[in-house]
Amino acid sequence: MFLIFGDKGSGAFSAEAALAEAGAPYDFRTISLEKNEQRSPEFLAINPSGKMPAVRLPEGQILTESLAILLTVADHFPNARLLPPQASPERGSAYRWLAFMAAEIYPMVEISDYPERFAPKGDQSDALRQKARERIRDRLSIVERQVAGPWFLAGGFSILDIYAAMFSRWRGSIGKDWLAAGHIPNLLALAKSVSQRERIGPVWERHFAN
Ligand SMILES: N[C@@H](CCC(=O)N[C@@H](CS)C(=O)NCC(=O)O)C(=O)O
Repeated sequence: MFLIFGDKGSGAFSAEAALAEAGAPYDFRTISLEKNEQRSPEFLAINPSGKMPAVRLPEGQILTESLAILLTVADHFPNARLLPPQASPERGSAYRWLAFMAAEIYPMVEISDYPERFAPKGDQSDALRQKARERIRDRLSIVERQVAGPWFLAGGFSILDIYAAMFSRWRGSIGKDWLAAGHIPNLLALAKSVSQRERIGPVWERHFAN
C-alpha cells in the first residue's frame, strides 16, 4: 500500500492521480495547509523542507518531490504506460517538460502563495507576488505551445498531463482573470480531459471541485 501525505488541491493531487491511473492501492493522510501542519515536527520528520506531497512506498521508503514521485510511480507500474517507451525521443521530451514544470513553475508557486517569506510584508511582498504570478503565466504560456493535443505528448496520455493539468488549475497562484482571458486554451482543454478520465475523475473531484 502506498501512503500519500498531502492536502486537497495541493501537489498531492499529482501523486494521487498517478497512483489512481496506475490502479495502485493507496491511502491518503491529510496534512492541512490551512492549519500549517506541513511545519509540524511530525511532518518535518517526513519531509524536512515542509513541503507536500510525500509518499511512503509499500517497502517503507519515503519519497518527496512531486517529480520524483511521478517518475517512481511510472517505474513501478510499467503496464500503465505513464511515460513513453524508454530511450524514445518522446521519453526525452517527457523528461524535458516535466523538469521544466518542476523547476520553472513550482518554485514560483511558493513565492506567489507566500510572498512574505521572501520580502517584507506590505507593498514589497505584494509586488513580489505580482512578479511571481507573471513568471508563472509566462512559463505556462511556454508549456501551452508544447501541447500536441488532446494530450501533452502526441503519443498519448502520460504523467505530463497530470502535472500540467495541476499547474493550470492553481487559480490563486496564477490569477483568476488571466486564466479566464483565454491565454492557455490547450492546457485548459487538457485539464478537462484529465478530469474526465475514468480513474482520475474522482480524484480530481476531491481535490478541485469548488
Ligand atoms: N519541490 C516540491 C514543491 C512542493 C510544494 O511547494 N508544495 C506546496 C503545496 S502545493 C507546499 O507544501 N506548500 C507548503 C509550504 O510551502 O509551506 C515538489 O515538487 O514536491
